[in-house]
Amino acid sequence: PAKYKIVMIRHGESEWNQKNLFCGWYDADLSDKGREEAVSAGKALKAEGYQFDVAHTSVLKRAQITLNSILQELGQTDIPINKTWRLNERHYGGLTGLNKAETAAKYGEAQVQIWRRSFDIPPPPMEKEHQYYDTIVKDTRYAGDPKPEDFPMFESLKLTIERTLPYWNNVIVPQIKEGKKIIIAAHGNSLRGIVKHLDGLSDAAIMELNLPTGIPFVYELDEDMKPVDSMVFLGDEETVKKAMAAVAAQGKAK
Ligand code: DG2
Repeated sequence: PAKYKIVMIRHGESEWNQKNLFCGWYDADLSDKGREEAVSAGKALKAEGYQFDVAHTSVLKRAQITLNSILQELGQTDIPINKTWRLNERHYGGLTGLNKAETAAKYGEAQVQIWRRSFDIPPPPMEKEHQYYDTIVKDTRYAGDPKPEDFPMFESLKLTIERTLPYWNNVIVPQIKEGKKIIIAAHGNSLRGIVKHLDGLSDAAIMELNLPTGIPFVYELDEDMKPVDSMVFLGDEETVKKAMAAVAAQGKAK
């Protein structure tokens, strides 16, 4: 039987999602549509009677703003909010800032699909000369954490999971077991990592999963943290399906 419930959400559409750019650790803002998605998500959670004790998010503002809007709608801006780079989007390396459709036109859709969705093939590294290298590496929010020698220059989904799961296991799971009601506002790929872990998805199966922006989803877990109910979206099925297909299609050449 289900003992625990946890809510997760990928942030609302960012300005870089809207422009179809690989974003990763670049700190893009939400688009107007993304802000609306975040408010709608908060209203949907409120309508279902959700209240939270603790929130977890990344250090990136697209996730934080989404979370804040939700808490605002719930009248819960006073709960503790934990921010960690371990919930950041996967680091898109040298692809950061490139247009996904243009990259598909240049390198082929198959290559872009590998870069976006393969489990363990990473994107090319972000070199020192990269336009956004300094912006990301010298950002003071990372001062010492991750340590300079561990600071990623690229991440596959596998590498993303390796730095997200310790946070899930050591910080979030103990809170769930204490009975805390938790919401996680994070990113397409950091959440795909948690989903893969919870549902025990194979490396091949996770390739097929595209998370829509701004639609909360719920997991019900038994006392051993095994899902009794997986990824139940608070949105109608057709809308969710279309949003997932739209994310998948971002890697098509125009
Ligand atoms: C997107 C995901 O991350 O991109 O980094 O471009 O969730 O932070 O908007 P998010 C990015 P895809 O892996 O879906 O291409």
